Amino acid sequence: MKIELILITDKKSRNRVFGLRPLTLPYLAALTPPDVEVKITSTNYEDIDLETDADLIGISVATFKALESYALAREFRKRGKTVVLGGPHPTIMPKEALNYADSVVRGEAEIVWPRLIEDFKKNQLKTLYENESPPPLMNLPHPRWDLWPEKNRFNIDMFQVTRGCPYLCDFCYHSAYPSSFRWRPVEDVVREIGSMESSTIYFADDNLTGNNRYAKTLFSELSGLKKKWISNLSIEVATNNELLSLLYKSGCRLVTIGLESIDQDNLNSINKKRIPMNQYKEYVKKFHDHGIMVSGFFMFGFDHDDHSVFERTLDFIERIKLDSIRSYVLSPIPKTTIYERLKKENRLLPFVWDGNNQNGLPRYDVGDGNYVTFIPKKITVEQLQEGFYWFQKESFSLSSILRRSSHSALYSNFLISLGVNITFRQNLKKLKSRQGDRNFSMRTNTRN
Ligand code: B12
Ligand code: SF4
Repeated sequence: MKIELILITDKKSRNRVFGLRPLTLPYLAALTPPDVEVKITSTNYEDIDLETDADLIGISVATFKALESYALAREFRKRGKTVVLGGPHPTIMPKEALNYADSVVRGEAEIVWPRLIEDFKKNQLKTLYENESPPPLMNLPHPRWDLWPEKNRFNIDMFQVTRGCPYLCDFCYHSAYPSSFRWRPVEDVVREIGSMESSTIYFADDNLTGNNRYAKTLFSELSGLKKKWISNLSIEVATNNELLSLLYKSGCRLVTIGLESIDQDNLNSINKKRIPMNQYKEYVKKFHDHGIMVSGFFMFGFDHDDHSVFERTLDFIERIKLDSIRSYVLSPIPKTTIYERLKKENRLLPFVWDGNNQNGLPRYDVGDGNYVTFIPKKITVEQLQEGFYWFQKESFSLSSILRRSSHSALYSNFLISLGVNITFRQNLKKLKSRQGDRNFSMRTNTRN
């Protein structure tokens, strides 16, 4: 039996000298019983072969790629293939996903994926697979990086230590499908990371420091491995000097933090009030004092955002001396708390989410954080779209990038900072190249 696992990603990173190798497919391959042949295809590395000889196709689907993934599933099914969909989007929208697949896996795959394969072999495939309780995270198999198609470039490999998040911010996927915060045994993590070829690791965790006691043990044990690493974590770490020192010693050189908004009212309104916005500057300095760079992630379109938010945020990121930034338009992903609220308030742009466009498919592709998909409160759809574009251009102008990276050089590394900023700048190119699409949001606004 042969299975092909597919992930549709942005193709833009194909020709880069270094690449981030997504974890999902090599990990799913490792969960696949050894008697089954597996091929993995990630579109940031290679094209999809519709004429594959695989018996079963598994596609991992995030919301912003649901449109393309459904279309692909249709093509495979036209060719007689059995298609299974899994990942964040089918997890929150299983009924919808079943319109395009023979079977859907909801949530984590550890227990149900091998079971599904056995059922398929017996010709007894069920339409839906879901764990009764979250799978234990002991002795997880090592991802099959050996299956990755291209090996000749500098790769940053992903690694996951924890699952879930202790918080439930209104816009986040976790509010649509909550799962308890759990972690792998430290011995398992150290053994696996020690065996990885990559010298730099990206932790694919939502919140690596969700439990301080675990984080301390983990960081102490990682120190001996001499790897450098990057991760998402919570800004509260800055209040804990011991944790900060351990972070640096363990090899962490860059943290990405969801700061979301520079207005406390916004943070309060999205269930993120634990974060005191007026301490951001002091907290960022704490990371810098420990030799760690900070990348801040922001969103625009919250209810307290007015037309001045873009300029104020630009000024703010310079003042608090972030090393790099990433910004998105708020994208209310279906089933999240924010989506349900906007739906109740009749503020979702129907053309985007209700599946009534020409192909009969929802415009989920615009949920990638670049496009307005709802009616903001204090500004218009156009002002939000234009303001976001302006912010992207200004915050990724060469002078802004150089200012940020020169500052990073004072306590960390100019080149790493420059590399991260240039990588994040790619999104601006994408936005520019899709300027024609900008009319899209205006059209939807008119319809409303
Ligand atoms: C790393 C990461 C990225 C990376 C790389 C993404 C990639 N292609 O790998 C980058 C930085 C590029 C990224 C970008 C974005 N991301 Co992102 N990202 C992640 C993150 C942190 C880790 C993904 C990962 O590797 N997980 C580890 C693997 C092992 O877990 P997994 O993929 O969930 O797979 C398990 C199950 O889902 C299941 N499964 C998954 N696929 C399949 C398929 C089949 C067939 C089966 C049977 C099972 C199955 O089995 C696995 C084992 O249990 C996740 C959060 C998370 N912790 O998972 C968010 C996450 C996937 N991202 C998310 C979002 C929203 C985005 C953005 C749109 C930005 C934003 N606004 O936050 C952008 C998109 C920009 C763009 N146009 O590309 C959301 C997706 C929500 C959704 N409904 O789709 C997530 C869940 C974060 C969140 N908490 O909201 N992201
Ligand atoms: S802290 Fe981050 S990962 Fe956790 S719920 Fe909030 S946005 Fe999601």
